[in-house]
Amino acid sequence: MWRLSAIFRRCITTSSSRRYKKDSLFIIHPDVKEALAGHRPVVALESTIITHGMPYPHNLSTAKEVEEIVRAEGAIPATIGILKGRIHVGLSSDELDFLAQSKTALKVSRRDLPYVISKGLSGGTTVSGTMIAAHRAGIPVFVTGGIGGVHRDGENSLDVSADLTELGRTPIAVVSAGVKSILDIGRTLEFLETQGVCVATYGDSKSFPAFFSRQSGFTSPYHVSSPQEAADLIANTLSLGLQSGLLLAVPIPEEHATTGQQIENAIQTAVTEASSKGVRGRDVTPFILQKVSELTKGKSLQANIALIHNNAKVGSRIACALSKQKH
Ligand code: PSU
Ligand code: MN
Repeated sequence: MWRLSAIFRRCITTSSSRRYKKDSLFIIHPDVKEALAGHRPVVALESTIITHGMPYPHNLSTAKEVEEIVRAEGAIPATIGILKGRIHVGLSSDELDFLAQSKTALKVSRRDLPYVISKGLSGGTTVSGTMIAAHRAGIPVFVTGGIGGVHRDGENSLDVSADLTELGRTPIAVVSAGVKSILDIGRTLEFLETQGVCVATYGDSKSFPAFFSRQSGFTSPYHVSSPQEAADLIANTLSLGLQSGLLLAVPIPEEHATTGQQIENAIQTAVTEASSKGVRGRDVTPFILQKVSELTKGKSLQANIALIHNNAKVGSRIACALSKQKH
Protein backbone atom coordinates (compact mmCIF):
# COMPACT_ATOMS: atom_id res chain seq x y z
CA MET A 1 0.00 0.00 0.00
CA TRP A 2 2.72 2.42 1.04
CA ARG A 3 4.73 1.45 -2.01
CA LEU A 4 1.83 2.05 -4.33
CA SER A 5 1.06 5.50 -3.01
CA ALA A 6 4.75 6.42 -3.14
CA ILE A 7 4.88 5.36 -6.76
CA PHE A 8 1.70 7.30 -7.47
CA ARG A 9 3.15 10.40 -5.83
CA ARG A 10 6.27 10.01 -7.91
CA CYS A 11 4.21 9.78 -11.07
CA ILE A 12 2.21 12.90 -10.42
CA THR A 13 5.12 15.02 -9.24
CA THR A 14 7.60 13.90 -11.89
CA SER A 15 6.17 15.12 -15.16
CA SER A 16 8.01 13.75 -18.16
CA SER A 17 9.36 17.18 -19.07
CA ARG A 18 10.79 17.65 -15.60
CA ARG A 19 12.36 14.22 -15.60
CA TYR A 20 14.28 14.98 -18.77
CA LYS A 21 14.91 18.67 -18.30
CA LYS A 22 18.58 19.57 -18.33
CA ASP A 23 19.22 23.19 -17.47
CA SER A 24 22.77 22.88 -18.72
CA LEU A 25 21.33 22.76 -22.24
CA PHE A 26 20.90 26.52 -21.94
CA ILE A 27 23.79 28.88 -21.45
CA ILE A 28 22.72 32.39 -20.60
CA HIS A 29 25.43 34.99 -21.14
CA PRO A 30 26.34 36.81 -17.86
CA ASP A 31 25.30 40.24 -19.26
CA VAL A 32 21.90 38.85 -20.23
CA LYS A 33 21.49 37.07 -16.91
CA GLU A 34 22.30 40.24 -15.02
CA ALA A 35 19.91 42.37 -17.09
CA LEU A 36 17.09 39.86 -16.66
CA ALA A 37 17.67 39.64 -12.92
CA GLY A 38 17.55 43.44 -12.70
CA HIS A 39 14.38 43.59 -14.86
CA ARG A 40 16.21 45.64 -17.43
CA PRO A 41 15.29 45.49 -21.13
CA VAL A 42 16.75 42.67 -23.20
CA VAL A 43 16.31 42.11 -26.95
CA ALA A 44 16.59 38.62 -28.42
CA LEU A 45 18.21 38.28 -31.88
CA GLU A 46 18.27 35.28 -34.20
CA SER A 47 21.24 33.61 -35.86
CA THR A 48 19.97 31.87 -39.03
CA ILE A 49 20.35 35.29 -40.58
CA ILE A 50 24.06 34.92 -39.69
CA THR A 51 24.55 31.29 -40.76
CA HIS A 52 22.21 31.16 -43.77
CA GLY A 53 20.78 34.62 -44.47
CA MET A 54 23.80 36.69 -45.45
CA PRO A 55 27.29 36.03 -46.83
CA TYR A 56 30.45 36.44 -44.73
CA PRO A 57 31.67 39.03 -43.70
CA HIS A 58 28.41 41.03 -44.02
CA ASN A 59 26.68 38.58 -41.70
CA LEU A 60 29.22 39.18 -38.94
CA SER A 61 29.41 42.96 -39.29
CA THR A 62 25.61 43.21 -39.36
CA ALA A 63 25.24 41.00 -36.28
CA LYS A 64 27.70 43.19 -34.39
CA GLU A 65 26.14 46.45 -35.59
CA VAL A 66 22.70 45.28 -34.53
CA GLU A 67 24.00 44.45 -31.05
CA GLU A 68 25.55 47.94 -30.86
CA ILE A 69 22.27 49.58 -31.85
CA VAL A 70 20.44 47.65 -29.14
CA ARG A 71 23.01 48.77 -26.55
CA ALA A 72 22.86 52.40 -27.74
CA GLU A 73 19.09 52.33 -27.15
CA GLY A 74 19.65 51.20 -23.56
CA ALA A 75 18.86 47.49 -23.87
CA ILE A 76 21.02 44.36 -23.72
CA PRO A 77 21.29 42.23 -26.88
CA ALA A 78 20.89 38.45 -26.59
CA THR A 79 21.83 36.80 -29.87
CA ILE A 80 20.64 33.21 -29.71
CA GLY A 81 22.44 30.31 -31.36
CA ILE A 82 23.54 26.73 -30.81
CA LEU A 83 27.15 25.83 -30.15
CA LYS A 84 28.16 22.21 -29.74
CA GLY A 85 24.70 21.12 -28.71
CA ARG A 86 24.03 23.88 -26.21
CA ILE A 87 21.59 26.73 -26.67
CA HIS A 88 23.34 30.02 -26.03
CA VAL A 89 21.29 33.07 -25.11
CA GLY A 90 23.76 35.87 -25.71
CA LEU A 91 26.93 35.21 -27.71
CA SER A 92 30.47 36.49 -27.21
CA SER A 93 32.30 38.13 -30.08
CA ASP A 94 34.27 34.91 -30.73
CA GLU A 95 31.08 32.85 -30.74
CA LEU A 96 29.46 35.22 -33.24
CA ASP A 97 32.58 34.93 -35.35
CA PHE A 98 32.46 31.13 -35.21
CA LEU A 99 28.84 30.98 -36.40
CA ALA A 100 29.45 33.60 -39.09
CA GLN A 101 32.29 31.55 -40.60
CA SER A 102 30.93 28.07 -39.99
CA LYS A 103 30.27 25.96 -43.08
CA THR A 104 28.54 23.23 -41.11
CA ALA A 105 26.14 25.14 -38.87
CA LEU A 106 22.59 23.89 -39.39
CA LYS A 107 19.45 25.93 -39.78
CA VAL A 108 17.57 25.18 -36.57
CA SER A 109 13.80 25.46 -36.22
CA ARG A 110 11.65 23.75 -33.58
CA ARG A 111 11.78 20.36 -35.30
CA ASP A 112 15.60 20.44 -35.53
CA LEU A 113 16.31 21.17 -31.87
CA PRO A 114 16.27 17.60 -30.48
CA TYR A 115 18.61 16.34 -33.20
CA VAL A 116 21.11 19.20 -33.07
CA ILE A 117 21.31 18.97 -29.28
CA SER A 118 21.55 15.17 -29.19
CA LYS A 119 24.43 15.20 -31.67
CA GLY A 120 26.25 18.13 -30.07
CA LEU A 121 26.05 20.13 -33.32
CA SER A 122 26.05 23.88 -33.92
CA GLY A 123 23.46 25.95 -35.72
CA GLY A 124 21.78 29.24 -36.37
CA THR A 125 18.32 29.46 -34.86
CA THR A 126 15.48 30.57 -37.11
CA VAL A 127 12.66 32.78 -35.89
CA SER A 128 10.94 29.66 -34.59
CA GLY A 129 14.04 28.27 -32.85
CA THR A 130 14.92 31.67 -31.40
CA MET A 131 11.41 32.25 -30.04
CA ILE A 132 11.59 29.00 -28.10
CA ALA A 133 14.92 29.91 -26.47
CA ALA A 134 13.90 33.53 -25.81
CA HIS A 135 10.72 32.37 -24.12
CA ARG A 136 12.57 29.89 -21.98
CA ALA A 137 15.01 32.65 -20.93
CA GLY A 138 12.19 35.12 -20.17
CA ILE A 139 12.85 37.62 -22.99
CA PRO A 140 9.56 38.84 -24.53
CA VAL A 141 10.95 41.01 -27.37
CA PHE A 142 12.80 39.61 -30.37
CA VAL A 143 14.13 41.54 -33.37
CA THR A 144 14.84 40.10 -36.80
CA GLY A 145 14.77 41.13 -40.48
CA GLY A 146 11.98 39.06 -41.96
CA ILE A 147 10.04 36.02 -40.86
CA GLY A 148 9.16 32.93 -42.86
CA GLY A 149 5.64 32.48 -44.18
CA VAL A 150 3.44 30.57 -46.57
CA HIS A 151 5.47 30.04 -49.73
CA ARG A 152 4.02 30.86 -53.12
CA ASP A 153 2.19 27.71 -54.22
CA GLY A 154 2.14 26.75 -50.51
CA GLU A 155 -1.48 25.61 -50.89
CA ASN A 156 -0.04 22.70 -52.91
CA SER A 157 3.44 22.17 -51.49
CA LEU A 158 2.35 22.84 -47.88
CA ASP A 159 5.60 24.76 -47.50
CA VAL A 160 4.51 26.87 -44.55
CA SER A 161 7.27 28.15 -42.28
CA ALA A 162 7.40 26.83 -38.74
CA ASP A 163 7.77 30.50 -37.76
CA LEU A 164 4.03 30.90 -38.21
CA THR A 165 2.99 28.00 -35.98
CA GLU A 166 5.59 29.10 -33.44
CA LEU A 167 3.99 32.54 -33.37
CA GLY A 168 0.75 30.74 -32.60
CA ARG A 169 2.14 28.89 -29.61
CA THR A 170 4.88 31.00 -28.00
CA PRO A 171 4.19 34.39 -26.39
CA ILE A 172 7.02 36.43 -27.90
CA ALA A 173 6.75 39.70 -29.82
CA VAL A 174 8.65 39.44 -33.09
CA VAL A 175 9.72 42.76 -34.59
CA SER A 176 10.33 42.37 -38.33
CA ALA A 177 9.96 44.24 -41.61
CA GLY A 178 6.98 42.10 -42.49
CA VAL A 179 7.05 39.24 -44.94
CA LYS A 180 9.11 39.04 -48.11
CA SER A 181 7.35 38.94 -51.41
CA ILE A 182 9.17 35.66 -52.10
CA LEU A 183 6.19 34.45 -50.04
CA ASP A 184 2.44 34.48 -50.48
CA ILE A 185 1.69 37.43 -48.23
CA GLY A 186 -2.11 37.13 -48.32
CA ARG A 187 -2.07 33.48 -47.27
CA THR A 188 0.60 34.23 -44.65
CA LEU A 189 -1.69 36.82 -43.03
CA GLU A 190 -4.64 34.39 -43.16
CA PHE A 191 -2.56 31.69 -41.52
CA LEU A 192 -1.40 34.08 -38.79
CA GLU A 193 -5.02 34.90 -38.06
CA THR A 194 -5.86 31.20 -37.77
CA GLN A 195 -2.94 30.81 -35.38
CA GLY A 196 -4.26 33.64 -33.22
CA VAL A 197 -1.30 35.93 -33.79
CA CYS A 198 -1.85 39.63 -33.14
CA VAL A 199 -0.35 41.44 -36.15
CA ALA A 200 0.25 45.19 -36.12
CA THR A 201 2.17 47.55 -38.37
CA TYR A 202 4.42 49.96 -36.50
CA GLY A 203 4.57 53.60 -37.59
CA ASP A 204 2.22 55.83 -39.54
CA SER A 205 1.25 53.40 -42.30
CA LYS A 206 -1.66 51.00 -42.12
CA SER A 207 -0.24 48.76 -44.83
CA PHE A 208 1.40 45.46 -43.94
CA PRO A 209 4.99 45.88 -45.18
CA ALA A 210 6.69 43.49 -47.62
CA PHE A 211 10.26 43.61 -46.37
CA PHE A 212 11.93 45.52 -49.26
CA SER A 213 8.88 47.68 -49.82
CA ARG A 214 6.73 49.60 -47.38
CA GLN A 215 3.52 48.27 -48.88
CA SER A 216 2.42 44.76 -49.69
CA GLY A 217 -1.03 45.56 -51.03
CA PHE A 218 -2.49 44.14 -47.79
CA THR A 219 -3.71 46.16 -44.85
CA SER A 220 -2.42 45.20 -41.43
CA PRO A 221 -5.10 44.03 -39.01
CA TYR A 222 -3.83 46.60 -36.50
CA HIS A 223 -1.54 49.57 -36.28
CA VAL A 224 0.53 51.08 -33.45
CA SER A 225 2.47 54.32 -33.59
CA SER A 226 4.69 54.36 -30.50
CA PRO A 227 6.91 51.99 -28.49
CA GLN A 228 4.43 52.44 -25.63
CA GLU A 229 1.49 51.25 -27.72
CA ALA A 230 3.46 48.24 -28.92
CA ALA A 231 4.52 47.46 -25.34
CA ASP A 232 0.84 47.61 -24.28
CA LEU A 233 0.01 44.87 -26.81
CA ILE A 234 2.79 42.68 -25.40
CA ALA A 235 1.88 43.36 -21.77
CA ASN A 236 -1.75 42.50 -22.41
CA THR A 237 -0.89 39.32 -24.31
CA LEU A 238 1.13 38.26 -21.27
CA SER A 239 -1.44 39.30 -18.67
CA LEU A 240 -4.16 37.44 -20.55
CA GLY A 241 -1.93 34.37 -20.59
CA LEU A 242 -2.66 33.96 -24.29
CA GLN A 243 0.38 31.77 -25.02
CA SER A 244 0.45 33.13 -28.58
CA GLY A 245 2.91 35.61 -30.04
CA LEU A 246 2.71 38.98 -31.73
CA LEU A 247 4.08 40.18 -35.02
CA LEU A 248 5.10 43.84 -35.10
CA ALA A 249 5.79 44.82 -38.68
CA VAL A 250 8.09 47.80 -39.19
CA PRO A 251 8.17 49.20 -42.75
CA ILE A 252 11.64 49.60 -44.26
CA PRO A 253 12.84 53.25 -43.97
CA GLU A 254 11.71 55.28 -47.01
CA GLU A 255 15.25 56.01 -48.25
CA HIS A 256 16.06 52.30 -48.60
CA ALA A 257 12.80 51.22 -50.21
CA THR A 258 13.64 52.67 -53.62
CA THR A 259 14.99 49.51 -55.24
CA GLY A 260 11.59 47.83 -54.90
CA GLN A 261 10.79 47.03 -58.54
CA GLN A 262 14.25 45.71 -59.34
CA ILE A 263 14.13 43.46 -56.31
CA GLU A 264 10.62 42.35 -57.22
CA ASN A 265 11.84 41.20 -60.65
CA ALA A 266 14.81 39.41 -59.09
CA ILE A 267 12.45 37.64 -56.67
CA GLN A 268 10.31 36.41 -59.56
CA THR A 269 13.41 34.99 -61.28
CA ALA A 270 14.72 33.43 -58.07
CA VAL A 271 11.40 31.78 -57.17
CA THR A 272 11.12 30.29 -60.69
CA GLU A 273 14.72 29.07 -60.56
CA ALA A 274 14.27 27.49 -57.11
CA SER A 275 11.32 25.55 -58.40
CA SER A 276 12.92 24.48 -61.70
CA LYS A 277 16.08 23.36 -59.88
CA GLY A 278 14.00 21.35 -57.43
CA VAL A 279 15.13 23.30 -54.35
CA ARG A 280 12.88 22.18 -51.50
CA GLY A 281 12.13 22.49 -47.80
CA ARG A 282 14.56 24.33 -45.57
CA ASP A 283 16.84 25.19 -48.52
CA VAL A 284 14.26 27.34 -50.32
CA THR A 285 14.58 30.55 -48.26
CA PRO A 286 18.42 30.65 -48.18
CA PHE A 287 18.54 29.83 -51.92
CA ILE A 288 16.19 32.67 -52.83
CA LEU A 289 17.92 35.19 -50.53
CA GLN A 290 21.28 34.43 -52.08
CA LYS A 291 19.97 34.51 -55.64
CA VAL A 292 18.14 37.81 -55.15
CA SER A 293 21.29 39.39 -53.70
CA GLU A 294 23.29 38.13 -56.70
CA LEU A 295 20.73 39.38 -59.25
CA THR A 296 20.48 42.83 -57.66
CA LYS A 297 24.29 43.07 -57.35
CA GLY A 298 24.11 43.33 -53.59
CA LYS A 299 21.37 46.00 -53.48
CA SER A 300 18.98 43.65 -51.73
CA LEU A 301 21.67 42.89 -49.16
CA GLN A 302 22.16 46.61 -48.47
CA ALA A 303 18.40 47.09 -48.05
CA ASN A 304 18.29 44.02 -45.83
CA ILE A 305 21.00 45.43 -43.57
CA ALA A 306 19.33 48.85 -43.40
CA LEU A 307 15.98 47.44 -42.36
CA ILE A 308 17.51 45.21 -39.69
CA HIS A 309 19.26 48.25 -38.21
CA ASN A 310 15.94 50.06 -38.13
CA ASN A 311 14.11 47.09 -36.62
CA ALA A 312 16.78 46.87 -33.91
CA LYS A 313 16.21 50.51 -32.99
CA VAL A 314 12.43 50.15 -32.88
CA GLY A 315 12.51 46.79 -31.08
CA SER A 316 14.88 48.12 -28.43
CA ARG A 317 12.59 51.09 -27.77
CA ILE A 318 9.68 48.69 -27.39
CA ALA A 319 11.68 46.52 -24.97
CA CYS A 320 12.58 49.64 -22.94
CA ALA A 321 8.93 50.78 -22.82
CA LEU A 322 7.83 47.29 -21.76
CA SER A 323 10.40 47.03 -18.99
CA LYS A 324 9.27 50.39 -17.56
CA GLN A 325 5.67 49.17 -17.54
CA LYS A 326 6.44 46.08 -15.57
CA HIS A 327 8.19 47.88 -12.72
N1 PSU B 1 13.89 35.88 -44.19
C1 PSU B 1 14.95 36.70 -44.39
N2 PSU B 1 16.16 36.37 -43.89
C2 PSU B 1 16.34 35.23 -43.17
C3 PSU B 1 15.21 34.38 -42.94
C4 PSU B 1 14.02 34.74 -43.46
O1 PSU B 1 14.80 37.72 -45.02
O2 PSU B 1 17.48 34.97 -42.75
C5 PSU B 1 15.39 33.15 -42.10
C6 PSU B 1 14.82 33.38 -40.69
O3 PSU B 1 15.66 32.74 -39.76
C7 PSU B 1 13.49 32.67 -40.74
C8 PSU B 1 13.82 31.52 -41.67
O4 PSU B 1 13.04 32.21 -39.49
O5 PSU B 1 14.67 32.08 -42.66
C9 PSU B 1 12.58 30.91 -42.30
O6 PSU B 1 12.94 29.77 -43.00
P1 PSU B 1 11.82 28.86 -43.66
O7 PSU B 1 11.19 29.71 -44.72
O8 PSU B 1 12.56 27.68 -44.20
O9 PSU B 1 10.88 28.54 -42.55
MN1 MN C 1 9.70 25.74 -45.50
